[in-house]
Amino acid sequence: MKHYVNGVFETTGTPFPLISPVDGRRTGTVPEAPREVVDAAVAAARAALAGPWGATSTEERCAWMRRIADGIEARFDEFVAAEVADTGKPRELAATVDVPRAIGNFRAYADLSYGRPERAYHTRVPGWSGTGEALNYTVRRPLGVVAVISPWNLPLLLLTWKVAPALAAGNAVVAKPSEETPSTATLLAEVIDEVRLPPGAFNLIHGHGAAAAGEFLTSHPGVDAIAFTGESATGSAIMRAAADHVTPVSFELGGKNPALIFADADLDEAVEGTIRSSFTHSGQICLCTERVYVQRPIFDAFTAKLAERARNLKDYGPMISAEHRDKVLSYFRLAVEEGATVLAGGGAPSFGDERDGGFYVEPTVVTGLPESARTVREEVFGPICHLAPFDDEAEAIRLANDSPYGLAATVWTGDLSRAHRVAPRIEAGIVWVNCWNLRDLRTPFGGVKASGIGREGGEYSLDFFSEPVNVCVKI
Ligand code: NAD
Ligand code: 6OD
Repeated sequence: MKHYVNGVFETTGTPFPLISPVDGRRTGTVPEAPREVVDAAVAAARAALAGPWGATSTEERCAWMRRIADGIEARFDEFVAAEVADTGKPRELAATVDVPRAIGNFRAYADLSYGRPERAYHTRVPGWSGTGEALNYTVRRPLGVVAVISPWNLPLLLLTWKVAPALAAGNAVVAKPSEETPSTATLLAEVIDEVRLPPGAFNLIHGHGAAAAGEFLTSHPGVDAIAFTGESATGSAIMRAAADHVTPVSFELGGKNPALIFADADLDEAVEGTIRSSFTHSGQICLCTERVYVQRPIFDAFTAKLAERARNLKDYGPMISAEHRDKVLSYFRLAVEEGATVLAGGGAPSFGDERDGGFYVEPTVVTGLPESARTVREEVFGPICHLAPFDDEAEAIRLANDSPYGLAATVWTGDLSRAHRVAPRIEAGIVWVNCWNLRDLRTPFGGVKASGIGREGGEYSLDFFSEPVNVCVKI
């Protein structure tokens, strides 16, 4: 792995090992960016804004975004292989979600940025000197040097989700991917180098977060804005670091997402949908369902079907690291200590092959816990869901909202009126009805409460990554 600073690849810094979550073996080394590399990246970004990159038009930047998308597409298999190697996720997931979405992010923000209107108001103030008229128009200018910090679960998707709109809006970027998953970010830097984006417009540094490259970046006085996706606790730490320079932040944080299954839902669809929403990428997606509330008349049937499907899941990937595996297993044990009945999974599988050296845990379904249990309140970020019954709509909404988090929710019902009644009353940034993780990149994405600050997606990202300037011209 290499840093990419001012258009140059380099490896300054003490190397740390990259470990495969599939078998626990070392697959490479990553340089830990010291403070001077972070300083150099921020300085390169600042210089890019004062140079050719800062002088680009929207059209030119959109053309760059399309070239980057084409460049990723041309090396599609390499990107997929790198994402699979870093995360251990099933190849199909990387090939149908992560890498196509990275390409989609660059194309979407090229389209959205190019098509973005600027506002004008014709102002009339009777009695004001002369005509009493003015033309107000609002232009948007980039924020400047933007720090992008991304997590390990959807490494390329979530990195490009911020890099694409930040660049399209004319900012210069210093990106730090998760220390666990640096490979596709490095490939992205190669693509950006191949398409000859002006040096310094995009910089990549590798390293850890706290008291390391991540913190050096988020506390840097030369950074004008921070776009972060990761844990809520990390968001708090970054906010404290950002406070010194009043640096604006956009935060996509953790979740403890509920699913509400009403008795009028199609049972099989709701079961399959919940299997997807709880166990895709072994529960390591911030949008995954960890709390499942089922209306009492179908509770037993739903629970039995879901548990059976979970027990039969075979093609699942590992936790990202030994540390995360241990954390998830500790929640499996905690659930039992708190009084849960385990209906599926509950431990680490044994495969009898190289995967036994990896970081796998079983898809796990539990029931019988009170709402106050830590297993029901805290984000596990692994393949576990807790099922509990409810009686009516009001109770379902109350249970869904009884959480410090508010990222995403899923409602399963055959009653359209109910769907429209319930969805807006759920305290979450995203509510899916009879589906999960169906994405339109123009829509707002983000969370309420401890799940985030602000919205990204479509014009919301372009709003965050730029600042409106109103010009008032007297006529
Ligand atoms: P994390 O917060 O541990 O790390 C995320 C990134 O922040 C990494 O690059 C890390 O190096 C960096 N970092 C850590 N401490 C830092 C600090 N003090 N200063 C600056 N940077 C620091 O998160 P993770 O374990 O990589 O990802 C899992 C978490 O992310 C889960 O909580 C999940 O819900 C959340 N997540 C949220 C979304 C969303 O869209 N809301 C998406 C994906 C993941
Ligand atoms: O689909 C997206 O745009 C997005 N931000 C997904 C986040 C997933 C969290 O793990």
